[in-house]
Order: sequence, then structure tokens, then C-alpha cells
Amino acid sequence: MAIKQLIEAPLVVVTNREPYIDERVAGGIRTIQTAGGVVSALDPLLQEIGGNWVAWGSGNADIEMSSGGQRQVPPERPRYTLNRITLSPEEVQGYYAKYSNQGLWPLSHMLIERAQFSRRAWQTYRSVNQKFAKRVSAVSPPGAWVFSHDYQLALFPAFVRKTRPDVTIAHFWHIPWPPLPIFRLCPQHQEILRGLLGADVLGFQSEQDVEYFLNAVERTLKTTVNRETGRIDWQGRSVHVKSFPISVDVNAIEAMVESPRIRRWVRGIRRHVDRRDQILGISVDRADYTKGLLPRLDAMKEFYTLYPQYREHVTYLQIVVPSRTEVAEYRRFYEQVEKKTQEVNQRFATNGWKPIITLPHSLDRPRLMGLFRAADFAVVSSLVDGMNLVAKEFVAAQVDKRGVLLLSETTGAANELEHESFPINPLDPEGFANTLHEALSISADERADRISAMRKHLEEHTIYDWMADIFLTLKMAAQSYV
Ligand code: GDG
Repeated sequence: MAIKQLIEAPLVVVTNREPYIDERVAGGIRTIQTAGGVVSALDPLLQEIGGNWVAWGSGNADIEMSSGGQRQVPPERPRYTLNRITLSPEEVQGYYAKYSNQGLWPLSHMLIERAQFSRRAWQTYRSVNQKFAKRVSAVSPPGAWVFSHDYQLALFPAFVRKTRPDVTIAHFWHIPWPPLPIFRLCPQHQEILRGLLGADVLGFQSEQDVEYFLNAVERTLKTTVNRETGRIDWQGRSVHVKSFPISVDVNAIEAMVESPRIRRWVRGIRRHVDRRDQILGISVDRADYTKGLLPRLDAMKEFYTLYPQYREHVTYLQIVVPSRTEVAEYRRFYEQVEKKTQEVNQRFATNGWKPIITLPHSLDRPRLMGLFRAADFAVVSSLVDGMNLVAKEFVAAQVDKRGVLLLSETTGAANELEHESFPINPLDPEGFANTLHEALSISADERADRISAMRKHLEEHTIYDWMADIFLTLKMAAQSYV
């Protein structure tokens, strides 16, 4: 069924990041469409059915391009209303950089020592969530369906419910949910749970996240949880908790890599690689400590040490996109990656060959998908990851079925792709090196079989299935109030 037929009420989407950013550049103002799974799924839907999107207006020309905090988008063919929330630099620091990214992000990824909380940042996080709720309450038509998103907005559902009990809310928690002994370390853990329980539907990436969440609710709020149905009785309502693993648009990626421009790009890369008798490996990550970039470099060092036959033959291209550069820790992390890369290169480079090439900036999406198509192997080595879309995109782009995927066992994606990918433990460099050798040793037929099986799975579980599943659950939740 087409997703739009599932939507039976006016739709309001609420995210931290906005789908369109107005930026002042030399010579004028440029509107940039942001990328990412959620935006690329929900923007076309809102373009089709109309509605409202509420987000932090982070662009430096957002205010002047909006009127009364609103902008009709897409600019060239306006179809829905983008409601921009203006945040002061102090609010951005407290709500986004500190509480969200230095507190909830590391804690949810179970990297306890990196987590920092402060009551001052909490107050800002709280008031910004309230700000979002106020705006959503103001723009939501009666009986609207509200889809809100991620750890930046944990308190938002309960705030909206207070003023607008008529709306039905689905909130999706995009990152892992930690086990209780870790979650408890968040000084405001009870408030976070109470905030989220304001939703009617709560979505997570995996069954394990759901289990940890239900356990936290049961143990800390002393509430009845039905594990079979995933329902929580909360303040006279039912909250439906379920896993909705996010995915990609396989057909769109396939069409992208089959376009004449990208076919040419892929041919060029392959010619270059084959002429030099190389095997091309690739990884693509935001420069984030959860992605296991440093242990991966240790593993590559181990690989070239244990298997010297690959020296001068396996070239590993790492795309490391600077991320959250407003947080000092992230800037330092980026420098560490650069330093370690240099060390490995100095140790193994020969005249005219370098084991690791770093691309320190982002590529446009079609060319990135083209690189995935051209590569012989991809490595995803996150320490912990809610899903990891790079793994799924690599599989979707592999239309020639030449590549193998090394995938960290501790990603959400491994729940779906563990049988045909090559599982790795990111903290076991020797094991990682052995697995890479094993993966590079299988026959072309086996490579093709593995990619085909993974592609089949992704064709049956696309980003649109993810969205349809969430809206179907939301619809059931909305009906139970009628
Ligand atoms: C969070 C959760 C969950 C990267 N470099 C370039 C580029 N990218 C794109 C990739 C991919 C996306 O960014 C990264 O998604 P991931 O899932 O790998 O990682 P996070 O950013 O941490 O995402 C994660 C995800 O949300 C779900 O949405 O899976 O667990 O942490 O789509 O392709 N895109 C372009 N150029 C680049 O250089 N165009």
C-alpha cells in the first residue's frame, strides 16, 4: 500500500535537523537540502501530502529567508511548511553540543567515560524541548499525527501531550538504548523516561534496544510492562514500544549507480585500480569515536604485518567526514585519526604506493554510491551503532556483486546481515586481519551469492517499509482512542 494512504490525519514531522538549510555564501544565499535516512524518506512524503515540519533553524540565513519563522519548501516548488525554531548560541551549546552530544550520545553508545552531564545543560535541554513542543502545539491541526525523532527530543512527547492531548505521537529513538546499569548513570534518567512515555508509539532500532528500554521503565518507574505486546500502561494510556530497523531505498541507489555519469565514474576508478593490480577497500564514517576508526587503523596495521603479500596490493580508502566540530573532543579525535593514519602509512608505504588514502571531506551522494559499487570490500567497524546505513548502502550499490562486507557484530545492521557479511569484532585487530584475509580469498561466485542474498533482504525491507510500519502502528494507536 502506498504510504500516503496510511496517513489519516494531518502530519507534523519534528526533528532536530531541518530538511532545508539557507546558508549565506559568497554571492548570495544557497538552500541546501540535508541528506540522511529520515529526511530522504519523510521529505518526499510531506511533498506529496503537505503538512508541517518543525526543526531547529541552524542555517545562518534561515531567519531572513523565513517569514514568522516559517518557510514554504522545497523552494522551487513549495509543498509544505518548514517551521524553524531559532536557538541562541547558549541554547545550541546546552541543548545540542552538551546535553545531547556529550551526555546522551556517549551514554547511549555505552561509552561511559566520555559521558558528561551538567544540571545547567539539562535545564537548557529541557527548555529547548519545551520550545519545540510549544511550536508543534501551535501548528498542529486538531487530531494531527506527530512523528518526532531522536535523542535530542526525549522530553518533547510529554510536553506536547500536556497541551495537545488530541494529537497522536510516534517517537523514534535512532541510536542504541543502553542497559539499565549504564542508563542509570544519566542523572535525569527518570525524567527522560517520563518524557518519552508521552508518546503513543515508541520506536527503536532493534529488539534488544526495546528490551533494555522496557526493563528501564519497569525497574525505575515501577510500571507494568507487557513483554508480549510491548505495551506499557502509563497514566491511563497505552504506550506501544516496538523495533523498526531503519533501512535504505535500494531502487534509488541502484538507479543512481546505473546513471551514465556514475557508470563512467565507476569505470574510471576500476580502470585505475585494475591497471595497478590493486584491491580497493573503502570505509565511510563521520569522524565519531563510536565508529571505531582508531581500532580499525590498528587492525589494518596488523593486516599488513600478518599478511605481507597484500602490501602494495590492498589500498584502503577511508572517507572521514568532520562532524560535530563545535565539540572540542570531536576536533581532537579527528587529529588522532590523522596521526594514526600517518603512522600506518609511514610504516608500509613504498615508492609510489600508500596503503591508506584519506578523503577528509564529503562526496556527493551519487559519487559515494559509485565508490561503493567500485570497491572490492567495505569495512564497517563501529564499536556500537544503532543501525549503520553505510553497510546497507554498500550492499545496495554493489550491482556488479564483486565486493565483500566486513561488518562489526555490534551494529544494528549485523542483526540483518550477519550471515552473508563477514562479522568482525572491532576490538580484535588480529581477528579482524584474519577475517579480511578470509574475505578476500573467497571465489567470485561466493561473493556474488553473498551480495545477492543481502540485496534480496534489503529489497524486502526498504526505508519505505520502515516508514509504513511506523505509520501503521501509529494508526492503530490513534484508533484505540476513538
Ligand atoms: C545515525 C546513527 C543510524 C557519510 N559520508 C558521506 C555521506 N555519508 C552518509 C552515508 C550514510 C550517512 O551519512 C551515515 O549514516 P550511518 O548510519 O552510517 O551513521 P550516523 O551518521 O552515525 O547515523 C546510526 C543512522 O543514524 C540512521 O539514519 O544507522 O546508528 O548513529 O547515509 O552515506 N553522504 C555523502 N557524502 C559523504 O561523504 N553524500
